[in-house]
Amino acid sequence: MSDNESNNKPQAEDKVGLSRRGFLGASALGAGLAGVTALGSAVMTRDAWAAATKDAHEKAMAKVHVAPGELDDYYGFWSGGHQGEVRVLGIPSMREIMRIPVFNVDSATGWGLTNESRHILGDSAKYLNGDCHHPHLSMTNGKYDGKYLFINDKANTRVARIRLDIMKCDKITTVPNVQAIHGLRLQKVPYTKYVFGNGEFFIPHPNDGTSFDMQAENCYTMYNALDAESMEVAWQVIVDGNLDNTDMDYTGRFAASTCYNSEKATDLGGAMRNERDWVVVFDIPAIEAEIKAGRFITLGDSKVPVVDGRKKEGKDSRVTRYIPVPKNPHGCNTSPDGKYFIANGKLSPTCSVIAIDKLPDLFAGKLKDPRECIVAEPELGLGPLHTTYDGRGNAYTTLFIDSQVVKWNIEEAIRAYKGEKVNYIKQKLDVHFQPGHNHASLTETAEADGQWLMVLSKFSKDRYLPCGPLHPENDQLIDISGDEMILVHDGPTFAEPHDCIMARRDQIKPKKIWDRNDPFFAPTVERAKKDGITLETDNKVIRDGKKVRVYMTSSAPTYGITEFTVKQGDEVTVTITNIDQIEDLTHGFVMVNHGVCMEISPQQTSSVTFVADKPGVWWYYCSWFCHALHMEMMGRMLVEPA
Ligand code: CUK
Ligand code: CUA
Ligand code: CA
Repeated sequence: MSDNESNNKPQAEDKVGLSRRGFLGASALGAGLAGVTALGSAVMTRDAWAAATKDAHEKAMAKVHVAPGELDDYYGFWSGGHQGEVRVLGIPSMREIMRIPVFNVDSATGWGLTNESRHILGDSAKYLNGDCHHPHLSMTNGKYDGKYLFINDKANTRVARIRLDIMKCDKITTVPNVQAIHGLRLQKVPYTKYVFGNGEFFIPHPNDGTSFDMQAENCYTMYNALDAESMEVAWQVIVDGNLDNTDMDYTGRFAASTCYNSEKATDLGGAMRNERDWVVVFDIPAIEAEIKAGRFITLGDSKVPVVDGRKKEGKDSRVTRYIPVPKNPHGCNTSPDGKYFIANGKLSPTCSVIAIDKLPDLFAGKLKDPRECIVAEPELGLGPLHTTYDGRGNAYTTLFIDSQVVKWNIEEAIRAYKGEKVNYIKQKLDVHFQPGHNHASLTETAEADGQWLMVLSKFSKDRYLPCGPLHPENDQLIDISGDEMILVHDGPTFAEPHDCIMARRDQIKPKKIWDRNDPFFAPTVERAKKDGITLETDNKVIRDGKKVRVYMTSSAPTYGITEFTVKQGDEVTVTITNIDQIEDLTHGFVMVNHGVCMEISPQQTSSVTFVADKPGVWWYYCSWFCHALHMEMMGRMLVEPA
């Protein structure tokens, strides 16, 4: 970079608006050759950039520029919203590294097309859409253990699990007896035994089309617990009102959910009638005790034990307590010190801080009023939706209507609630625009480190080049490591992720090539065994009535079988084992004009089934560029007329 170029940088820009081009010039002057020597080319490392300036805003901006060849510090897992997938981003660069198809059909990997993925999708493979909101990472002793990520599908009432060692979805469960799993969180302590999912909408039981009376006694929704290992629904708890977001504590005893529709209304006006709705608290061991004692029912064909957590004639159940909070609350977030559940007011400018150490007394009947559990109700601004934490006693709440994030101090808000004159609001920062979730690094664990804050803005308006009437969302990265929040990056996302989660990079340990014994393709290995096939070596066509099974290997740049013959109307299953052992050497398989595509990564076995319904010669080819002769990696299927 020449001095001339840096001298030409625009003079009048403010600090945050400093252009990258100008910034490059400015920093290069101060930092000398440090970055150049480090990477052997004209790029400068983040650390060198940050060291080159004393200005806090410039330092923050420099941290985001992960130079070519440098790795990010955090994994970010993004919900793909109603696009139905999960995405992996590097933080702080916000580079999208990978996409993990879950509730969608994916043309590149063949998710939803391959036999392995359809086996995991089960009966729900008939759905081609999903609506993810809440990705959460499994924990042991309140820390991420790198095993699983769980995510909800509001659209088709499912919960999915992603194995973090291979970054693939390996289980999907459709939750019975409820509609629309929305809020989703995990048990933190002692480990993630349960995955909790909120059924958002109440429905009649049985839902057989004979009742449309939504106020009726048999019309309700439920809190659902899935076993994190088996992914079976362990139990369900009937609640009053509806359920929105949920979280769990650090003792393993209490989970809490917000309810915005205590009115059980079916229209907007009705759902805003009450000045207060509530947070419902669940006593998990008490629920397990009810089931053990046989105090449960089952619904329809489902065998899942169902415990009634509703109030009866004003009397509390054994398993729940309802804490009134203002008005149509939304987010529910546990503070990383384990002390508080914070419910976000949405239609009220407040958050309600619930002291978790008062909950045993509430359940024991020692409190006159459940609101005695509330130790602060700070006024923050308009439309509080979600709160996250820096591990230094501060909370960060999104204000949807104000288009801001407000940083506030929890203990000071508690003192103010007691009547002391103290200003608990530390800073309000404009975001762009209308933020929903926010998420600080490691905030859901006991290790919240207060480095980065992600704000997921619902509207991007004019922040990007216009791309037609549909706009991307705008996920904004904010440096919170100092006293001041500093906005450093805009990241467009599709489509409305709702939520994301960040883990330190040392907490996630993915494999580089597949293990031949991986359960992901075990059913396919099982089938091959029955056909007498050794997948790693055999290239064979097996005819079984109208079914034809083609087994082949792939090794760059050839398939083990380059031609095979079937009859019109045959159901053909192609199974390919990639015997290459080289990291990043993925093959694909596309059968032209048959709607068939799949990924076969190193040491993976993949298979796909289709009907050969058109006579003729049909080419197949490798779809992932694997070799200089990748274009030549091809073969032909001859379909003889019936
Ligand atoms: S929800 Cu979308 S902004 Cu589904 Cu967690 Cu709050
Ligand atoms: Cu194999 Cu491209
Ligand atoms: Ca309401």
